[in-house]
Amino acid sequence: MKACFMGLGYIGLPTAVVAAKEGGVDVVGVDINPSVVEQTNAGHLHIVEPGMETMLQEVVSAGKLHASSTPEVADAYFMVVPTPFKGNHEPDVSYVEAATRAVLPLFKEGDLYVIESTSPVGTTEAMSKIIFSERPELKGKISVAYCPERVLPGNVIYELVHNDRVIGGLDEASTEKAVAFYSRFVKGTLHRTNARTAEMCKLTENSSRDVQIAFANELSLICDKAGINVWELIDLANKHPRVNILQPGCGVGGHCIAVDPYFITSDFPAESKLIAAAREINNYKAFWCAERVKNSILEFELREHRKPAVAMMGLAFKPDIDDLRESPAKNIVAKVMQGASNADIFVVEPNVTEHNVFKLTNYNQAYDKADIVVFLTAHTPFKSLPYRKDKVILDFCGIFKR
Ligand code: SAJ
Repeated sequence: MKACFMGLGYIGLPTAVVAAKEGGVDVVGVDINPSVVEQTNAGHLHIVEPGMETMLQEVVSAGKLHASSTPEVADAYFMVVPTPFKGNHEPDVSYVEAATRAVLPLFKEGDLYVIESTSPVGTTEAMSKIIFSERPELKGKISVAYCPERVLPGNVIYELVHNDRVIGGLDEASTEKAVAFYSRFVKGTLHRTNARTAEMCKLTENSSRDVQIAFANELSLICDKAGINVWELIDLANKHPRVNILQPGCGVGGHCIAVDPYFITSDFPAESKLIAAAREINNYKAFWCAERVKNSILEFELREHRKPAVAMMGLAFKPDIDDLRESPAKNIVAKVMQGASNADIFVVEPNVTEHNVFKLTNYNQAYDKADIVVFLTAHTPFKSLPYRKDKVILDFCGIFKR
């Protein structure tokens, strides 16, 4: 069995490695970035993922995986490329289409074609139309399916193998063919469905989380006005056996939760009112936090007749990672710094050693020196800092839960 993975990013590369190592598949990984191809062939992991580099080195030196700039003839083809936005939050499937067009001349009878990229509903059907208009002789002779990933960065090796997966073919034979492939390395249950349901399932999972976080963020705004500690409130409400409220924060970031709901709202605007409102609330929460910081700086200046020192604690999009992509914390820091002539700002991110825009300060030093401390990301080391009554503390992510 030979598989060709189109896209060697945060999902494509780990999946290719695990398919080679655990599934015994011969893998070619294809990427348009020559540096990714070069690094992968040298056994160097270009993404951050614990344990993955050793696994990559094993499969490269065993000859089970190599990277290339061009696709090669295989038995199964996987589209694992980004689906970004174009215009006003409209999903852009042009990378999926380009990857599909690149591999379709190589297809032969009996092959499997799978899309893993998060995609709007109907993408698998749309790609199959392209495939069969270019290769009409293959109609009914190749399998076409959609199978989204669900892994959490930082825990990818475990989750790629142990998570359940949803697999939706354009017909039952396609679903079965895809199930047979994934069962080579997935120990979780493989749930069979159709392609449209599988596409919507991925969007639903991340939209569900976005809506739940929006509920927590909305509560935090209400509690701020009502003079109630939102952390205590949520802890108490969660004592109910059927209530499980998530934690408020400074907004929602990353490449998934803050993005995927728009794949639903752009195609079903009239129906997706709750999903759209959740996006607005989570975006508004980041704006609200930035305004809060700016107001605190002004209040301090009026009260103390000097500029405050401000510690901005955390840049990553969630706790204990170094990933700053689509991070509300990073955007809040940038916004506050834009009008920063009335404050000395220390930027803190313990998981990153250097940043090309922000000069980083050690978290202990910044906390010591600051008059105003703004907690943006709930990194574990912040939790061992002592609570200091002499400082203005804006705790947007529940470090002290006060
Ligand atoms: N967040 C909160 N409060 C919470 C939980 C999260 O504000 O109680 C924020 C985080 O700080 C972060 C954002 O939400 O800014 C997203 O973080 P996350 O941990 O919820 O999710 P991601 O983006 O790391 O990964 C998600 C996961 N999906 C779900 O949990 C439904 C993962 O399983 C998916 O594979 C991934 O998206 C993806 O690739 O789609």
